[in-house]
Amino acid sequence: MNHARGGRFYIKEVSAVTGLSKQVIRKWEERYDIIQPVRHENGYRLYSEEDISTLLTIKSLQKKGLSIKQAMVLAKDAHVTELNYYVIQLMEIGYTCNELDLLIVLKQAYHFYGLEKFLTYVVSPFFKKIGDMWESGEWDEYQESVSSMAVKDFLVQIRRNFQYSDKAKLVLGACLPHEYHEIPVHYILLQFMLRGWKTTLIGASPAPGSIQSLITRLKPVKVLLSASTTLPFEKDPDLLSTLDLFAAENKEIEIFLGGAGAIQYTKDKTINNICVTNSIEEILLT
Ligand code: B12
Repeated sequence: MNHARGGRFYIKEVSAVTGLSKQVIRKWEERYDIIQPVRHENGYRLYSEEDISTLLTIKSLQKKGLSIKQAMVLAKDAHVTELNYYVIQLMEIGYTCNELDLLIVLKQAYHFYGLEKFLTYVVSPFFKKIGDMWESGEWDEYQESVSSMAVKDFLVQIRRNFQYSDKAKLVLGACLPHEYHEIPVHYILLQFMLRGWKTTLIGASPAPGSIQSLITRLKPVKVLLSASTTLPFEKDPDLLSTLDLFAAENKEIEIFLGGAGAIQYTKDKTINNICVTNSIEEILLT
């Protein structure tokens, strides 16, 4: 019916499909700049199928209790970065702090994508959004904490249920002392696990010295140390040199250090025996 309009729709058709009044469609368009209809030669607005789908997304997010502003932010992201449907659902549920529902969606997404894509398309963007919402003050610490814990527990479960071959090489992952962001370590260990490695993890903020004693005991092939913040180095100014010295005495074990805090802190420091990198691929290749 609308071939002459290049597959686009008049506002009354959009209104009929979405159930939104013409006034609401125009208001959202002008106020939030979320859709950009083109003008027909007769001057009427013409909307694309994508515009209709964006409007339907906003409507459904609003129905689920999100404010119009939050719905716009999510719908915009979905549009620009192709934030997938699972992440949008996780954001909605995370907002209400419903752990059980978070778990259900995580399971669905995991089964749908498989582990590697689940990490890339769901876990990573979800944390990015959590961080943005927390930073902008739209989410409080409780919402951030409940949502991130639910994902962490889910990642732990996946790792625990994995079967290793007897010959699998061991990689040890650890947060530095005073570092509580342990999710990056779970995340990178899962990447190793996918490539046949056996993985062991020391949890958040291990006691000083415990990383070294566990390495000595377990003799892993590789060690991945993580610091999302610069707190570990500020709390213990000798930490980096202590670890570097330990690495020099244990040259048969490859020790890597990554995470935003570590990258930032080590920029102007000399490190001889630890490889500072944020690239998991680089480590997997060596
Ligand atoms: C979840 C979270 C928390 C959770 C942590 C839960 C847990 N058990 O891990 C809780 C609520 C506890 C928390 C606490 C805090 N948080 Co917080 N948190 C986050 C959040 C939202 C997500 C982090 C995450 O897990 N991302 C997912 C992982 C997979 O991605 P990633 O961190 O980018 O890691 C990737 C790479 O860096 C790399 N990588 C990391 N380590 C390593 C190591 C190696 C060897 C390699 C190769 C690669 C590598 O690989 C990962 C995968 O790609 C971020 C926001 C954000 N946008 O990142 C803030 C964020 C990290 N937090 C921040 C802050 C400030 C805090 C607090 C200080 C807040 C407070 N006032 O209490 C405390 C710090 C506590 C502490 N001492 O560590 C800041 C850090 C800023 C900075 N650089 O200093 C961030 C960036 C938020 C922000 N925008 O300000 N947080």
